[in-house]
Formats: sequence, structure tokens, C-alpha cells
Amino acid sequence: MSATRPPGDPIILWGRLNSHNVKKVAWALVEMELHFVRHDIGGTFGYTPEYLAMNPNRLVPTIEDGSLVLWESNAILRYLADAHAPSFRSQDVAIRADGDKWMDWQFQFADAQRDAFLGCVRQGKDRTDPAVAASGQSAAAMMALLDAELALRSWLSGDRFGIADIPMGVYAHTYFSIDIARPSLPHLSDWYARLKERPGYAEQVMIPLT
Ligand SMILES: N[C@@H](CCC(=O)N[C@@H](CS)C(=O)NCC(=O)O)C(=O)O
Repeated sequence: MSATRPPGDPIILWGRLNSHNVKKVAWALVEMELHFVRHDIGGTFGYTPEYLAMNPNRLVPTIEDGSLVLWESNAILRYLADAHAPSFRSQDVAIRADGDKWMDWQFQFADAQRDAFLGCVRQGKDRTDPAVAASGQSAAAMMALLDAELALRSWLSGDRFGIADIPMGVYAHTYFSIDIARPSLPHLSDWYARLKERPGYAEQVMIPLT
């Protein structure tokens, strides 16, 4: 069943923008030039019964596209590309699968970087804290794998920017913003520099971390 959104109605994005997973969807919507509105919910904003009826996981993000309600940020990215912006996803199944792999690998990266993010951003710690340092080291080790991939191609989505660049693109901004030791990873740095040139990234992702 495809979504039926009356012409002129926006896609609705539910979720606070200091969430990595909400940022992914907000950035994608801007890249795809889709008309949307975002409502703060989750975290310190709390939840309403109406929201929990749409997403009983008590997590953000969720989108409404006409009659379609969808949660799970990477599923949302894939849906938005398939439904509205096919050029953001390779039609070559092997390239597409490779991009999907890096999209889902991001959740493993998020686990590795979590203590460094929470420590530096929400607990006032820095690299001298043992948990921050250990988490920073795990994140850097994983970023070395991404750097090796980016030595082979410019974008995780193939020969052009696409949704496969979005999940790790969001986490890369955090990685480069928090107080951790970062080894020199030139391909990763180059990719991050190219992401920073994209207006949607600057607008939805490069905001103060809170
Ligand atoms: N796998 C889910 C994870 C969603 C998730 O963990 N969201 C976090 C924010 S990044 C959340 O909702 N935390 C609780 C809250 O904000 O109330 C997705 O990708 O959408």
C-alpha cells in the first residue's frame, strides 16, 4: 500500500532534533527537497498518548506521510528514497546492498561512541575520563574501517551522495565535535569536509550538541 498524502500537505516528522536518529531523517528530507514539518517530542519534551499510539517503542523518530506512519530511522530513509527520491539510492543491487550495510553498521558505531558522546555532551566530562577515553578509542577504531572504505569510493552510496551516507554522516559530526583522541584518517576527513558543504547538513546536523 502506498501512502496517500493530499497535495500540499507536508510530511510530518516527530522527534527532537538533538537526537542522532531524528537528525538523519530531517537532513534527508532537506536533501530530497520534500515539504515537511517537524514537531519536538521525546527526551525532555516527553511523549503524548497520541504519539505512543503511533510508535509504542517510546522512541523517536516517527514520520507520517499521508496515511503511512513509519518508525525506525533507517527504514524511514529507505522509504523516503524509494517513494519520493529514487536518485538517493543506487538502483544497482550490489551497490545498494553495500550502502545498506554501512547504514546498519552505524548502530554498532553508535554503541561504541555512546559513552564518549554522553560523557562529553551531557555529563561535562572530557578525554581524561576513562569511560570517555575508552569509548573514543573504540569509535576511532571503527572509523578506521570507514576510512578504508572511503579510500575506495567517494560516497557510501556509490558514485554520488545518497541515503547510505546519512547515518554515519550524522555520527561523524559528533565524532569530530567531542573531546576524544582522533587518529589521522584522511579519507574520512575528506568525506566529512564534503558533507559540511551540503546546506542540509549544516542546517539539520551541525547544530550545537545537547
Ligand atoms: N533504531 C531506532 C532507534 C531510535 C532511538 O534510539 N531513538 C532515541 C533518540 S536517538 C530515543 O528515542 N531515545 C528516547 C527519547 O528520546 O525519548 C531508530 O533508528 O529509529
